[in-house]
Amino acid sequence: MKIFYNEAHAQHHGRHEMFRGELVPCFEVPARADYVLQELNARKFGSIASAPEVPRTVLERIHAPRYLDFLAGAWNEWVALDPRNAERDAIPSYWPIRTFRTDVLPASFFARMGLFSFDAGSPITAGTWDAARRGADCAVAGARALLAGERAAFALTRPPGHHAGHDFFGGYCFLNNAAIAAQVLRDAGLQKVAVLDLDYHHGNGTQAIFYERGDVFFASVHGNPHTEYPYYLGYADETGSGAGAGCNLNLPLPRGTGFAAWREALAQALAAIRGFGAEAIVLSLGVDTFEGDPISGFGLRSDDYLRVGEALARTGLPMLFVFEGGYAVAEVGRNTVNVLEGFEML
Ligand code: OKP
Ligand code: ZN
Repeated sequence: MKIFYNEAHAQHHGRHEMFRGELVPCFEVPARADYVLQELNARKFGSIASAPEVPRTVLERIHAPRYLDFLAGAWNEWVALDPRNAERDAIPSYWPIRTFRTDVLPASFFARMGLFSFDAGSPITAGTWDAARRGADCAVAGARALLAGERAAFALTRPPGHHAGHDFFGGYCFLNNAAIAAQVLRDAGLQKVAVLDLDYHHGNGTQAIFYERGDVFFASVHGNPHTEYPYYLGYADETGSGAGAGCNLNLPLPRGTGFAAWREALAQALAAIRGFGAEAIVLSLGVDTFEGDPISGFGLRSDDYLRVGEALARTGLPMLFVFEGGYAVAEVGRNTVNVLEGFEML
């Protein structure tokens, strides 16, 4: 399996996220990707390469130009407001919810930051744009590896991507790597692509991007949004609309779900993807389904991830793994590479 590693990932290193009324240290830390890389090396796994830079037009297939402009310039704008801001992360505190206007792009940096986000948990730091942009490059390189005939590829990058929408960030995500990769596969001529999201949290950004499209199937197994982040999307009755009617499958499971029930949901998602006729799968690989994850609630154990990889391999479809969540930092390498190994060994 070809592995594309984002060497710029550590340039995104948020200090704090707003959590229940206080600023707490970020859960989404550079060490996460370091541990995965270390495990890949320790287990002599695949060839690890860096990805070539893709032109901005590739990002614009998924993201709005004014959103990309905002992200690219956000840190400089933030520091220009007050030189002391260089020591602090930029975090939004105002959002244009129902009844507010979103057609006007405000002059205020704070107003624009809120327009382009949905939570206060996703700090923008000096290197956020570079890290996110180079991460998208890895996802694109992975997609191109599949197009060149590889059975599988892995985009090892952070920050993650599946919560990022057409024109918003949130949930630690800025550019939707999985969606960008799926679009590259479509633009290269694949007729039907599936994105399968196995992160604990519903991939609201990916769902929204493809919700009205019949060419990209989105399936997700995740914590029930009634109680779990991102709360406002991810219910079972969201099945797609317009040309995308029937091309969205949400399988929410209650907090506390263990591997037996979780793997049945995975089997259901894979059956739907097969029924759709997907020619390739982009796999949003979050391992925050692990029993020891500090911000999630499923009960998967490390060995279970080998079985997950085997189930994915049995689809027989080319597979691009894209790294998403997983916050039990010391175990994130073992769990992630177990999925890849289960896949490779079958
Ligand atoms: C990103 B990904 C803990 C509360 C939850 C947002 C979680 C984002 C998860 N501070 N905050 O899907 O792993
Ligand atoms: Zn997650």
